[in-house]
Amino acid sequence: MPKQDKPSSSVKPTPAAAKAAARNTDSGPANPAAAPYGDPAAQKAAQTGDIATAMPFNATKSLEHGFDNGLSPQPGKAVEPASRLPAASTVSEANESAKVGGVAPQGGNATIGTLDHVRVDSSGQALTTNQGVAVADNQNSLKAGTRGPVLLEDFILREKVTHFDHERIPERIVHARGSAAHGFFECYQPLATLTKAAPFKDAGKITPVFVRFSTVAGERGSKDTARDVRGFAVKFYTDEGNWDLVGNNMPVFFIQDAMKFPDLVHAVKPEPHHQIPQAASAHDTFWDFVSLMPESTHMLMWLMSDRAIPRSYATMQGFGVHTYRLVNGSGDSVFVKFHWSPKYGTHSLCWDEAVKISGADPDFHRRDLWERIEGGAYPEYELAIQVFTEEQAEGFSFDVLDSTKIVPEELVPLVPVGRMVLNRNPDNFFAETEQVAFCTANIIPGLDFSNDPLLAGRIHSYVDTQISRLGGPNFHEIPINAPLAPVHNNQRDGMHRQAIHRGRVAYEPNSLGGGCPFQAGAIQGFTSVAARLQAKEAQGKIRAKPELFAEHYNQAALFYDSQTPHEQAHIAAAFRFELSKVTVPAIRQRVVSMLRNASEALAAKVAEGLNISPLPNPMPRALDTIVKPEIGRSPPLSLMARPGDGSIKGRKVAILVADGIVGQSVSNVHAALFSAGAVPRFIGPRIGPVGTEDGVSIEADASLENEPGFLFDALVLPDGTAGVVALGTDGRTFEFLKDQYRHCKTILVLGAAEDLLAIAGISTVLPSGEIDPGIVVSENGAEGVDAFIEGIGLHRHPARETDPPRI
Ligand code: HDE
Repeated sequence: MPKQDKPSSSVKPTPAAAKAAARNTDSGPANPAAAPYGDPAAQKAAQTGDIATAMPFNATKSLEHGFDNGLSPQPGKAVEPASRLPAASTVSEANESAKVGGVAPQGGNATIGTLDHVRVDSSGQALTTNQGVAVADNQNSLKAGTRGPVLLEDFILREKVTHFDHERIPERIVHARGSAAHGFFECYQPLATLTKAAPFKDAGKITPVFVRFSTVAGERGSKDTARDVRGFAVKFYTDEGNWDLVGNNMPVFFIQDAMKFPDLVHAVKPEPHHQIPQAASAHDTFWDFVSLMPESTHMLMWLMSDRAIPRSYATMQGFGVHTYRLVNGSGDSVFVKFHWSPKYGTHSLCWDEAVKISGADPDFHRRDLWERIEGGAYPEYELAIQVFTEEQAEGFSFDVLDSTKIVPEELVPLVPVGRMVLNRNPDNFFAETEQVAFCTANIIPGLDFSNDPLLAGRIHSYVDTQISRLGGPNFHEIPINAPLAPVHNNQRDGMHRQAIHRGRVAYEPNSLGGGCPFQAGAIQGFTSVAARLQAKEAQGKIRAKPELFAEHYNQAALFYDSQTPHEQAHIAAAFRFELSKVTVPAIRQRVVSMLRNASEALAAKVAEGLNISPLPNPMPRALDTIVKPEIGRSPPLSLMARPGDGSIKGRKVAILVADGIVGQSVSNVHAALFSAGAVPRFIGPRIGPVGTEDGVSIEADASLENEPGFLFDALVLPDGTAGVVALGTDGRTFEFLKDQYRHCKTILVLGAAEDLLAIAGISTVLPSGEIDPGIVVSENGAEGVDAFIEGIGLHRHPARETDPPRI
C-alpha cells in the first residue's frame, strides 16, 4: 500500500473529503474546508468557518469597562455570512410543506406583527378537535350501545371537557375587573429637543395602542361602579418596542414605597375571615391601615371625591402618577409627568346613583365603553406633559419622587403633545383584555425612570405577576402582548414558547452566528440616564425616606380647597358614608384627627355627620417644621375645570312612553337626540308597540322594569293626557323621575307631562329660589330640545342638590 503523506496545515481537504466531513455532527477537519459548489452541507460548514475566522477575538471587549464607555455603549460586531446557510438550523430548511412552510423570512420573527395571523374566522367551517380532525357528532359521547357506559376511548369528549376544565387563569391580584379597547395615538409635533421616543418623532405619527381600564379592589366579576381608583393602562406598540404607561385616573397614590403595597392591598381587599365586603373600601381594615399611614391623606381626598365614581371611562382623566424622564438624542434628560384628558370632559356619577347602578347594571362601564365604540362615539383623550428640570424640582416644596404629591399646573404648565382615540373593540375578551400584560418595565429609548421608590417596586412586580398569571416567562409572545418591533435575542425555551429559533447560536458573543443578534449600542438601543445614579443621597445603602416625604397634608389641603362647594360636599359625604361603615369608633376618630391637619372645615363636617363630639386632637405631624406650599388653590383640580366639548355623544336618554301619549313630539325629540350622537331609548311599562294619541308608531325597546331611571343621563316626559295618566298610576314612573331629579339630570317635560312633576312633588324652582335650568318645559319639544341638549352636555345640575336630598 503506497504510503500517504500527512497533509500539511495549509492543505485543504479535497472536495469529496469536505463533503463527507460536512455530513458529520461529531467532529470536523483539522483545517478550514473548501466549499464544493452544489453541496449545501459543505457550503454551510465552510461558510461557518469563514465567519468564525472573521472574528478572531472579541473586538468590543475592551469597551465594556470604564464610566465613559458605559455612557455610550457601541454596537456589537457582526459579520455577514456569504449566504444564509451558516445561521440555519438545518440544510433541509428549504424542503417546504403546507405545515412547515418555507425558510424563515430573512431577519423575521413571526410571533410579532398584527393580530391577523392569529384571528380565527369559523364562519362556513366544520367543527374540529384541537388537532384539526373534523368532529362528526358533537351531541353524544361514545357509548357501548345507546344505553351503555361511556367509553374511556372517547378522545373527543375528553379533549373538550379537559380544555373546559382549564379555561380559567388566575385573575389579576389587583385591577382584576377591567375592560379594554384598541386605538391609536397621534403625535401633534415632533418633540426631538426633549425626547427621541418613537411615538413623538413626527407630527401626525400614528402609534397603535391597546388600553385597559379597571377598578382596583374588586374581583374579576365585581361591579364597575364601586368607589375606587380606576386603572388607565396604555400599551403603545411603537416601532422601537412596546411602551406601557400603566397609570390611574388619579395622579397620586396611597403610599410612597413599594414595601407597603402588599399591606395596602391586604387592607383594602375583602377582609380575610369572611371575604366581605366585595369591591369596597368602606370597611375596618382599609381605614385602620390608611389612618396609620398619614401620607395617604392626599389620595384619600381624591378617593372620596367623585373621581372615584366616573360616569364613563371616556369621561375621566388618566395620569402616569410617577415622575419619569424624557431623554433626547444627545442624552440630555428632563423630568416629566404624563396626563390624559378626555375630549368629552370629566364627568362622574354621584354616590346614590353609583350604588343603584351597581345592582341594575354591574357592567355599566364595560357596556358604556363597548357601546360607545360600536356606535362611533369613540373615546378620545389628549396627552399632555409637564416638563421640568432636576434643578427646578429641587426648588419645589415637595419631593417629585414622592408619588403622594402632584406637581401643580401653576408651577409647571401642561403641554399638549398628542391625542389618543379608541376606535376598535377587541374580538375576544379573554385573548386580548384578559391576557394583556402591562409592565411598567416596558419602556423605550427616549424615556427613563426616576428614582421614585414606588416605581422601582413596580418595575419588578408587573413582570413577576405575569409569570404566574399567564403561566410562564413567554407571556410576551401572546399575540396581544407581542410588539410590532422586531424581537431577536438569545432567550430560549420555557412554558408555551411560540418562536421557533433558526440556527444553533443562543449566546453572545458568538462567531458562529456572525455575532448576531448583536448589541445595539447607544444610538439605537435603550440606555439608562446616568444622572439618576448621581442622586444627591446615593452615598450609601439605607432604608429611609427623604425628609420632605414626611410632609403629608399640604396637597391634601390644596385638593380640598380647590373643589367647588358641591364637590366639597360630596367629599365630606363620602367620608361620612365610608366611616359610618367602620365598626370600630377609634378608627373613625383617627381619620378625623388626620383630616384636621388637612382641613378643619372638612374634619368638622365629617365629625358632625358621624356624631363625633368633641373633635379629636389633630394627629401629631411626622414633620416638625412647617413646609410652606407654593399655592393654596389650583382650580384645574376640580372636575368642573374640564367640562369637555359639550357634546352629548354616547349619552343615554330615556323617553318614557305609554299608551295614549302623543307620538309625534317624542319622535321629534328622539330624532334630534340621535343626530346629536346621543342614544335615546323609548321606555314603556313593558317592551313593544305603544298606542299613541296621534297614531305615530312608537316601539318601546326597554321597560321601566329592565332599565331603571338611574341608568340614564337625561329624561323626556311625554305629552298626551291618557299617556300621562297611565304613567302617573305606575309607581315605577316616580322612582324613575325621583332618581333623575335627585341625581340632578336634565329633564324635558312635554305638554301634559307637567302633571307628572306635580304628582312626584318635583318643583321647577331650585332650593335657592331660582328657576331650575335642568328642567326644560316645552309644549311640543320643538322649542325646548336645544336647551335640553345643552343641559345634557353640562351633565348635571348640582344647584338642585341638598343634603339630605329633598326628593
Ligand atoms: Fe399596579 N399592579 N402596583 N399600580 N397597576 C398591577 O399587575 C403594583 C400602582 C396599575 O390593566 C399588577 O398585571 C405594585 C400604581 C394598573 O392589566 C401588579 C405597586 C399605579 C394595573 C401590580 C403598584 C398602578 C396594575 C396586578 C406598588 C398607578 C392594571 C396585575 C409599588 C400609577 C393593569 C398586573 C392592567 C396592576 C403591582 C402600584 C396602576 C400586581 C407592586 C402607583 C392600571 O403587578
